[in-house]
Amino acid sequence: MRRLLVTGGAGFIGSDFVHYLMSHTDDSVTVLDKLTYAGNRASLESVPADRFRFVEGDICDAVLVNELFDEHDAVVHFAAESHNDNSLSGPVPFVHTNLVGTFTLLEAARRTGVRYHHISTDEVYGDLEFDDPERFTESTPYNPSSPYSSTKAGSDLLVRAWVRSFGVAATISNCSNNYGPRQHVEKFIPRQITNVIDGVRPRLYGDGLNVRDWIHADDHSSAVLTILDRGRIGDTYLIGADGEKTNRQVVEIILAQMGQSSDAYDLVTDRPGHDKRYAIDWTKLRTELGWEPSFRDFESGIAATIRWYQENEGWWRPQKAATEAKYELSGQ
Ligand code: NAD
Ligand code: TDX
Repeated sequence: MRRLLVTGGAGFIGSDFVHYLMSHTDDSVTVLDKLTYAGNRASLESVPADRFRFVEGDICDAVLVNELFDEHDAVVHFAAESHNDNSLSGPVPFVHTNLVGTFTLLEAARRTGVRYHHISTDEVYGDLEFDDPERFTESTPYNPSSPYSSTKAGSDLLVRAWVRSFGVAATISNCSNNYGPRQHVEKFIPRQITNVIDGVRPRLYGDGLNVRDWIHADDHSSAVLTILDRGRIGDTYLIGADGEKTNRQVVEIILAQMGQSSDAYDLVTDRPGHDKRYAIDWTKLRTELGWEPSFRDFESGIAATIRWYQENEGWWRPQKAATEAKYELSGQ
């Protein structure tokens, strides 16, 4: 039985990964999570207790991190400050958690030789023009736009350097935009679903024509497990599922599925530096590791996500008012 340490396991994708591990492996799992505003202990409520331990703590705490590395066979690092809008209004925790936190984990990996998988984002590559026939690949140059994506890019570069200079046994994955249950209401899809539940019109930044490449969080989790099990040490893998949509298309799907007219949204102040388009070429993951996504139908994935928010109001309601108050300040 492998002993896995999962950082950020009380967040959206980290908790999805823990649930995925419980149903697809016999690994035992420890979550290390600081329980910031984005962490929610309730996301791990149904995890079987006999294979699971929760440690509340900071990935920048070198003493704690070193103790935990000594007790585990592999580490999957999800913990991050993850929201672009927050990184524009307050970048300090992004530098701290995304850079210093990753550095702290890498130093522990160097000391112990523990296998390390680093979770990152396609945003490190910057953005694409709407009509660019190319998509991001593992060799696209880094060109991040926001404080969030630049700190994620910096963390990826630390991993690459620790592999090359110190022989740390690491892999990296860069994934496209995730959707699914248990995502914080600050993010685009849950914000709009919970707005409609509250009788509030969805809000699209700018002209609503920016493009994101959507993947279900369960597909992200299955890809990460594939890379952890069979990825080549030192390599980077892009994770995507051919899910390009304009933000307007996404909102129209949500509105239609929730019984509203498809134009019942408002255009609001754009995000400064707003990346135009992301698109992932995941050929390497398919051809080298044989991975395929399972969620091929975005509309049914969204329908299930809407149902989850309708049925789990107790999970998201405590964050909703404060999140909307923050958006109100920036006219969004
Ligand atoms: P999230 O904001 O939902 O969760 C982040 C978790 O990390 C929270 O539980 C939080 O409490 C914890 N955390 C934050 N700072 C910490 C610290 N200093 N020490 C310990 N724990 C800390 O984020 P998410 O959307 O689940 O993203 C997880 C990872 O996936 C991030 O690394 C992100 O960059 C990456 N990613 C996200 C997406 C996406 O669409 N959400 C896409 C690609 C990659
Ligand atoms: O109310 C909104 N209206 C709107 O039009 C919000 C919250 C967002 N948007 C737009 C901005 C983006 O074009 O929707 C798109 C998606 O926005 P976010 O959910 O904030 O995601 P994004 O900025 O694309 O980043 C996400 O994907 C990559 C995650 O938050 C990152 O952690 C991940 O790395």
